[in-house]
Amino acid sequence: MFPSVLVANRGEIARRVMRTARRLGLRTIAVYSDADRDAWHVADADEAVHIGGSAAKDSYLRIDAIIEAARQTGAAAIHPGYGFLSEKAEFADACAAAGIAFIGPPASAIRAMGLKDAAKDIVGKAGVPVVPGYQGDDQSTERLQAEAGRTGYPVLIKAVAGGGGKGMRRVDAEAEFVKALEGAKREAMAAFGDDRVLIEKYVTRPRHIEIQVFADAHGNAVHLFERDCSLQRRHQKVIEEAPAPGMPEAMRAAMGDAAVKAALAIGYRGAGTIEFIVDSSEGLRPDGFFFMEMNTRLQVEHPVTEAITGLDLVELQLRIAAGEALPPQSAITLCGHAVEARLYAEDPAKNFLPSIGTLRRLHLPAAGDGVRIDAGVREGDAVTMFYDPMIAKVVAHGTTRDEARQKLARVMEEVEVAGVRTNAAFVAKCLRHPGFASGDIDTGFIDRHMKELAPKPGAASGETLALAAVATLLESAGKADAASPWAVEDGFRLGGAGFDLVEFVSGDETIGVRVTRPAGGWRVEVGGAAFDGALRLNGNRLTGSLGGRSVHAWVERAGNTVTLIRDGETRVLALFDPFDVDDTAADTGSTVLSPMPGKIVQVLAEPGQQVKRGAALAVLEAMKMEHTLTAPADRKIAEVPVSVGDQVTEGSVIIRFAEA
Ligand code: MV4
Repeated sequence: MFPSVLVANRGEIARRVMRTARRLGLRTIAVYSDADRDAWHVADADEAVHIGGSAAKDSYLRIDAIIEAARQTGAAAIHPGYGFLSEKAEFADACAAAGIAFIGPPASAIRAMGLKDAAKDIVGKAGVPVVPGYQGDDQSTERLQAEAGRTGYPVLIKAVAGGGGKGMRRVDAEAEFVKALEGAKREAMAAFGDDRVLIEKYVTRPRHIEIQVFADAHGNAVHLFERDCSLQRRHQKVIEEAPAPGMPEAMRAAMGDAAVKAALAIGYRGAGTIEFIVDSSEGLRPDGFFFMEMNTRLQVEHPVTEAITGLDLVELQLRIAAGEALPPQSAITLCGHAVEARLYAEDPAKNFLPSIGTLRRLHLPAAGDGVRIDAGVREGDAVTMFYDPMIAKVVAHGTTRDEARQKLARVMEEVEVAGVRTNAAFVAKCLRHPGFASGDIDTGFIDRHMKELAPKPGAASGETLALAAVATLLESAGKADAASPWAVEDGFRLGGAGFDLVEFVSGDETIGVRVTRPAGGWRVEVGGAAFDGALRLNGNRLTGSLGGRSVHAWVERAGNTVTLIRDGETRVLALFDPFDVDDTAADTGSTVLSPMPGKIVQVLAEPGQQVKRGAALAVLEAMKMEHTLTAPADRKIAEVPVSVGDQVTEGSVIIRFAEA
């Protein structure tokens, strides 16, 4: 085995690779960019080398800088993780030239699979089923139309140079063909500078099912069963699982055989994934799968395969690169079911736009009992625009699919994030959807069910307002009563007036929440609805029940903002303050935070400056309006972490004050 490995990546995958390397006794070396100086993967490594600027092209994509870091530290091997340089044949070549082992396939295999139509040719000749259709040099309209007719409608016109759905056109009948062809060619030319197309039989209700393969240097190749990655949004995977729901044993065997054949045909070595498109219109059948492409790297979703096989895929990669032989296919068995969700910093209410900012709160449930969490960031870390906004992968394993599915849904509902928006609640809803529960999935699932899965737009629900009101009262009471700071439950009077009124601001509306305490419980009235419950606050934790539903929420009051996290959903509410006449953001005392997502259009303060209460510090443009952020008190500015033009998220630090 190698004495050391450099991981040419960041975030969760760098940490995950180093975890196995350390277990096997290897010295671990991280590389990092400017933005990642304090990143978790750097802290995890035995050694770390700075390789350049924050943008990936200035650091994680720099072959020269990474090879130099490996030389400097005497790294025996380089693991590329996924993304970045993992599928760049030149990087594999550069490693070989420097005498460093590349933990991946030979450069020739990367090249062969990088050209999509050539890859289809190679594996097709090796006996792997490919989608019926036409790919050829004759690009005349007459020939293409004739081939479409021979293939049989519906067909799909795809750009030869394409990927990710660009230049794709579905054609249902001959009469529409010429117009669709013109559209596809125009789009392909604009996107790739190449308007060649191919014709494929259109696969209805497609499912994305992929086979994990491994090949060693001794001519052995095996498969580790399938993963179903059909739950995608705009070609971005959301939920993955293994095995595929409803997979017949005969089809599994046929797909495994085909994948092994493909790996052997290209002289593969290491970990790879063969992606198939599966026709699920008539259920899963052994003749209903077709090769799409091969990924010549470890994949994001590899943990579901690890969960069902009990194998460590990074360990296999390292052992194969070190010349060891694979176990026989018969030693690889499938046990139970695993489901993975990708927790992203993105905003489902804003078309899943990445949500950047500082993770003011990041609480991920405990791992163990069939739950695995691979996180790349910690509370206090930033999600930046430089890299993929994935926060963590959450994986649940169970005896059955239903057990794994429900366990994962519960864990996603327990995720608590503030500072950035996340897809946690959205993913939990996908997992609890009856269609997903029954295994009725295909690549159109999310689009088809978006209405049920999307967050409800508009103001917070009465229930949320009720919880925020009670939490606010409990928090104030806790502060007022030094003898019993938290968990105020009995003998407690709220001002003694018979009821308390908590007011929230939503747009230009003020919503009153009336709270009483009959018989030691809580009664909350808001917008004509009434909720009864029993609630207590312990630190930031609000527990008990309300309106017959159990409550397990995290709340924080900062100035006039109340942040409430429940069921994976974060709500930030504004308390009405009659004295608050400006747009001063939530004030935690030491910082001014952005009250909403927007763009910094003016910075009026600088470090070292002494400012008076009410002084304008910065101007934020949000929702087509300008908001002046002002000083909450006479303070000295310590730091201004933003500049003009920066996009900021709700809760981003705009100004940091010096200690008072
Ligand atoms: C298809 C298809 C149906 N029939 N090909 C989308 C991206 C590209 N790499 C291939 N894609 C598709 N090719 C035929 N002949 C449907 C898709 C497709 C898809 C495939 C895999 C995963 C998600 C998808 C989402 C929409 C469409």
